[in-house]
Amino acid sequence: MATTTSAASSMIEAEPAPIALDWSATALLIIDMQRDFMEPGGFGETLGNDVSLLGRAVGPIAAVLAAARAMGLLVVHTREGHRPDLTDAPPAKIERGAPSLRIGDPGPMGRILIRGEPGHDIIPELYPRAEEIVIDKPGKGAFYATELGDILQKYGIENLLVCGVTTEVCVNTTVREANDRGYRCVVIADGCASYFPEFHAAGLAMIKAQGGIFGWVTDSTAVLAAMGSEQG
Ligand code: C5J
Repeated sequence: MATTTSAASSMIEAEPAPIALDWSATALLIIDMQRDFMEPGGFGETLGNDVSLLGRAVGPIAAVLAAARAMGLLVVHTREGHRPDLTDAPPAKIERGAPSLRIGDPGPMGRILIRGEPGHDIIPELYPRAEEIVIDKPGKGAFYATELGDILQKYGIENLLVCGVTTEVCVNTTVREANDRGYRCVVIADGCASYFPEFHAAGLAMIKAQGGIFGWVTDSTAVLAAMGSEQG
């Protein structure tokens, strides 16, 4: 597992205000960059979405991930998905809407949103290293029914740099869960994406409104600048 040994901190330009991050207490949290959401034939497309809209987040995330790895930050990846027997998938989730394929059905990348299937895996561009943490989550929020809270506590994490997909669903839900648990969340706007550009904008606006009611919003350029300017 990655270690967080740096005692340095940096200011990050963000909205509604700049924020100082102690890198030794900061983790990079990458939400659900899975083939099932990003590629044709997966869960996202079965719901009628244009999955090409999510591709714009990959480059910014890859850049921040490379810098985080170079700094030795704790890196946590999440994957939304279910057990093959679907015992952790509520009927209310499986039955919802009118998708072309439902959760658990066989699709071009294996069973839709099922752990262990090709579609459930993280896209090659952002593939986790062996020492990085991968959290499998059955819900939208990364804290619900997972070990994420225990792991962050073990590493002394207080701040989360958050990115991934989709902005208004799993990113927002996770940020809200994290906020209630006392974490400072700094969301990387261009490292997030949605099938609905207007929901992406609204999702970010809700986080930073009212003095940052759920957290801060920044972009990858500001994060990379701060990572390169860490103060000892
Ligand atoms: C969705 C997610 N959109 N990762 N999941 O169903 O945002």
